Amino acid sequence: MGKLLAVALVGIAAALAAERLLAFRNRLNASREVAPVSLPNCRLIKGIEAGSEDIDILPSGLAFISSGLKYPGLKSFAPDKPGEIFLMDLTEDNPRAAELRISRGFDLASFNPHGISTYIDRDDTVYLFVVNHPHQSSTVELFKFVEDDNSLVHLKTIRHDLLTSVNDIVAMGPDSFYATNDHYFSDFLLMFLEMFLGLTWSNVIYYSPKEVKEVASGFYSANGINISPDRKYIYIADVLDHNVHVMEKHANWSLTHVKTLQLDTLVDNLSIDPHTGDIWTGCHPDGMKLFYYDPENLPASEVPFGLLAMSVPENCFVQIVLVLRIQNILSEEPVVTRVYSDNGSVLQGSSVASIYEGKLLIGTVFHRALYCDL
Ligand SMILES: *[C@@H]1O[C@H](CO)[C@@H](O)[C@H](O)[C@H]1NC(C)=O
Ligand SMILES: *[C@@H]1O[C@H](CO)[C@@H](O)[C@H](O)[C@H]1NC(C)=O
Ligand SMILES: *[C@@H]1O[C@H](CO)[C@@H](O)[C@H](O)[C@H]1NC(C)=O
Ligand SMILES: CC(=O)N[C@H]1CO[C@H](CO)[C@@H](O)[C@@H]1O
Repeated sequence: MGKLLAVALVGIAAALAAERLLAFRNRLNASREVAPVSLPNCRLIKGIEAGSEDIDILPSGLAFISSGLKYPGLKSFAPDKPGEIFLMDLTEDNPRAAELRISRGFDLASFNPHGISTYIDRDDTVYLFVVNHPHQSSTVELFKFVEDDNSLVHLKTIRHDLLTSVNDIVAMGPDSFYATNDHYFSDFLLMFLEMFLGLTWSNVIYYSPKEVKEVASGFYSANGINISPDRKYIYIADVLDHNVHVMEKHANWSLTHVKTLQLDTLVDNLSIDPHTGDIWTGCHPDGMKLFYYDPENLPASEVPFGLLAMSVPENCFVQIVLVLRIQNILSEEPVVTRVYSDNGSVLQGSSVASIYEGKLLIGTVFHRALYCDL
């Protein structure tokens, strides 16, 4: 009887694991082919080699780019180098990326920047919010941008029990923001289990010095977050659920769900065209490829991903790039266009796409950045 029970339990566990594996592979949308779409005059940005994870462009055409993210399970081309923030002037004919100097008193050695967001105050001061993962933790760093000096002055480090696994932020004021937690757990193994089991424990937090609260929940993995030009709606990308949620923002900062736009790809960071309100996003058409960059060289901490290596075709280690434009998301029939796509030969693993005056800037999780005419 004991043996029967044991066999039955093992059988159930195996069936459950197989079912979860299939579901997980589906969420990662493994093994998809994407037809190439090209744009004129694309060139790689000099100086960016180790990621351009998030991009934020000021109305003046100055673009901030965060680079050098190190994240469990994801490839890094500069594992020993701290992260950096680059600045590019998109009004120049041939813009170059230059690293911004960061003021003393900030621990640069552990700087591991992720999502960024800018806020321009009434007195024209530009604040830069940077999600940071020093020593695998999550903080939000607040900087003041000093243009004359090409530098960032560190103002404060924000930590909070509700900011557990922060991915992206969108600034609401000089010291307030919405932030996505891409997972409930911050420990890597638990985070993996959470994804594998398909738990929807990821959420969105509102932070201000006076009040911190959860304003949305129930995501597989809330990633990119941004705001409509009229500042009425918040857009949230759920990278594992392949969709973008539109939430209405209220005076008390709470959010209510308006609609969900389902896409057939993993959507990541969202950026908004300030003139048209179009949403631009870099996508991972195949999440499996993002994780399996270098199968021969998986660190021990990434062994769980080995579990999923089963039946992943060899060519899956190439990183596809896909940029989508979403027009009229609030209408009955939003228009989704594939604006740029590459099989990984030019650029690998797009995470964000931002536009400025007819130009497209495409960022990647751990690779280079590309600048094209539209
Ligand atoms: C916030 O405002 C919305 C809309 O006015 C309201 O429905 C909601 O109950 C408020 N929430 C709280 C916590 O006060
Ligand atoms: C990828 O995701 C889309 C939408 O969720 C789904 O329709 C499609 O079948 C998935 N493809 C694979 C290969 O799992
Ligand atoms: C990717 O596309 C380029 C040109 O479009 C082609 O030369 C190359 O062979 C392709 N690579 C793969 C792995 O398909
Ligand atoms: C703000 C931000 O950078 N969000 C996401 C961009 O893309 C990468 C790749 O998945 C995510 O890890 C980031 O969280």
